[in-house]
Amino acid sequence: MAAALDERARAILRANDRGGYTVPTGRLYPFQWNWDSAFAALGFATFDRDRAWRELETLFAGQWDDGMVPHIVFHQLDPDYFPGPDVWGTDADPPTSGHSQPPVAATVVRRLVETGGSDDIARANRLFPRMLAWHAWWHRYRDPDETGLVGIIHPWESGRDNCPDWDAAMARIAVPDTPGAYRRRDTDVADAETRPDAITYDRYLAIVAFGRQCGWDHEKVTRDGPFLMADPCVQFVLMRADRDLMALAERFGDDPARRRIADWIARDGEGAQALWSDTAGGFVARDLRTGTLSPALSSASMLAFYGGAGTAEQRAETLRQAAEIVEAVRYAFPSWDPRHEAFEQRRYWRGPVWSVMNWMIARGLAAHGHDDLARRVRRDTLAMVGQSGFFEYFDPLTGEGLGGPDFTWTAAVHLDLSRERGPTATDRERSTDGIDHAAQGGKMVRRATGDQGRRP
Ligand code: 9WN
Repeated sequence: MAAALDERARAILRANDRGGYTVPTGRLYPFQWNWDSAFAALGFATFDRDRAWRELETLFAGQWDDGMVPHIVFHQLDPDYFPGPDVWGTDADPPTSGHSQPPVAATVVRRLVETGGSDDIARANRLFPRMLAWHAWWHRYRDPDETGLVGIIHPWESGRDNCPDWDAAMARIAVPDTPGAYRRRDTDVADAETRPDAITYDRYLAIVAFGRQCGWDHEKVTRDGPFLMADPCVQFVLMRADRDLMALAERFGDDPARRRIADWIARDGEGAQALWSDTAGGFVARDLRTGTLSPALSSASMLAFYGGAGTAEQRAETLRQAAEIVEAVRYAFPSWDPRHEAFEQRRYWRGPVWSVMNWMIARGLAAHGHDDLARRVRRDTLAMVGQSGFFEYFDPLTGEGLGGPDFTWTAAVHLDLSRERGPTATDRERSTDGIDHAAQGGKMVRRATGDQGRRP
């Protein structure tokens, strides 16, 4: 059974391969998506390392001159997806969307290097300046005042598009009097009941229109655009990835890069504090225009461990909340708190479980010694696939597969987790994630990241 599922997962990656890049799923998403590709590389790495690297290299082929790695690269046109390159109007070659997505790539690259050989090191070395430029882009353009907290200018930039986190800020976005003068394609392919509603789509497009009209000048989009929020997913993914990039800089002996990354790391943790909510008992999204914090926890809140954020008390409180949340569902980890009124078990990012979020959550928990919860999250991720197949996301109460079928990142995460199944998995993770880097007085020191006093 397990071997057959692994084989099916490999077949999905091969079938979604369009020659150097994979599409997330055949019809619903016919292009290369940013964080999907980083996870695809993780999956390919379990059976075809050259293909894993090509996935990352084709993604970075879409990098902009300012360093941004866009959220979609339109390698070839396909009428099945809306909005396509003409709506984005970015003038990029190859055509791309106009904003980014959570920067997972450096974390995957570090993993490939630490589990690989000389070819992996050489290819990581070649990609390193591009990754550095992308991280620099996040810190410069999404945190222009150097607060240590990066913003996102569109819910799509978070990768958690339809999460209740964005509701209040989205509600303030004005849409034209005659909205809907376009035809969505997602609801042709996926059940409309599980996808964002019409007014939400109008607002997504209003933000895209602002970007297009200012020529995707990201200084302007961040300062004056219709939407600017800080997302615990992007913040914690970047914090993790900054540390992974630092590990690579150290390996390559790149001192100027080390100094730049050390500055970012020194600010990241401070910045994250602005996301802490005593009311919710965890790190939540924050509207950077109004200062308002989100009303409840999401799966992104649980990435505090992965990002190495928070004090021991804050992490302990997050863990208490996590225990209650997983009690309330059959499958961890729901994208929105089931105790909150906005929870919807089947609708896009408003309740369902995503394998990629679980991969990161479990990794962070294991790195901090929370093995039981990490194991539960991993086990549930494998179990949902075993029950329903490789769907885009899953109902946390029933395990039903939702969204697109034969999904690349679900297959990729499955391969990585099923390879790690076994008693030594958490130990292996600790050896990579348990050492953290902190800038102290400008000097890099190595320190353990586990909950204080719990680990040697
Ligand atoms: C918009 C591809 C992407 C993921 C996102 C997910 C969804 C797109 C959409 O699909 O977003 O980017 O059209 O809904 O929310 O995380 O990268 O799998």
